[in-house]
Amino acid sequence: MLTWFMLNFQDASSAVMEQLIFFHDFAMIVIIFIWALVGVNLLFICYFQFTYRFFNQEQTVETIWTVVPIFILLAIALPSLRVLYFLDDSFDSYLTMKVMGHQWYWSYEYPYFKNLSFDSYMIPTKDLMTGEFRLLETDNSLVIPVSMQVRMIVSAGDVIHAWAVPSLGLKVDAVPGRLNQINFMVNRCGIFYGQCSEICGSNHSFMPIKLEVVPMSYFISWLGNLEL
Ligand SMILES: [Cu+2]
Repeated sequence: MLTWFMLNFQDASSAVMEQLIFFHDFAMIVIIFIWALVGVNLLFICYFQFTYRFFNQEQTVETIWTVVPIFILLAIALPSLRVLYFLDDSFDSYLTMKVMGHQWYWSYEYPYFKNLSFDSYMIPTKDLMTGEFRLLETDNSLVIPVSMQVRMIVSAGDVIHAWAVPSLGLKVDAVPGRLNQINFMVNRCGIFYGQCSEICGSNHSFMPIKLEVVPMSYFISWLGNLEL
């Protein structure tokens, strides 16, 4: 893959991530505008002599360059707050799952379905099949239905971990003795990867998150095929 594309966000697969990318792009436009304005001013100051012997004060200009940044900051702060509230909004969820971080694997629980639970370990590089991603594949991956509001309860068994899936805009700390929750809905089928995002020990890099998002009918047959 080209390095340039690796600098971008992954394609958004949930409404939350779409909002985050919109906000990022908007904030970047404002930042580039300010950067250009200041840059041009610096050049002018370097090359021209803006001096005036009788210059003492200029109230109008000072008022303008105080008030304009206030509005610019407001224009950034308000959409930012909107996204912040959107991230934490607990919509009615139809499926609740629990994820526990361990040194160094994740374990998932589906309390709605016969207390289904399993551990998810990384597949070592030597065991990978062709086309699989190094350090990202797991032996058991999380399976969830598409277009369904899911609530994920996140905690940890030993040290602090963080459960994160960038293309879904998910990142939540897994803290021992504390239940954090995150709500999300994936709006397309596919396989999504993430990694532990809290330095949690020597194998921190080797506890990936793999999410298989499938249609509801597949999800039901997957549950039916499990030997519980
Ligand atoms: Cu971890």
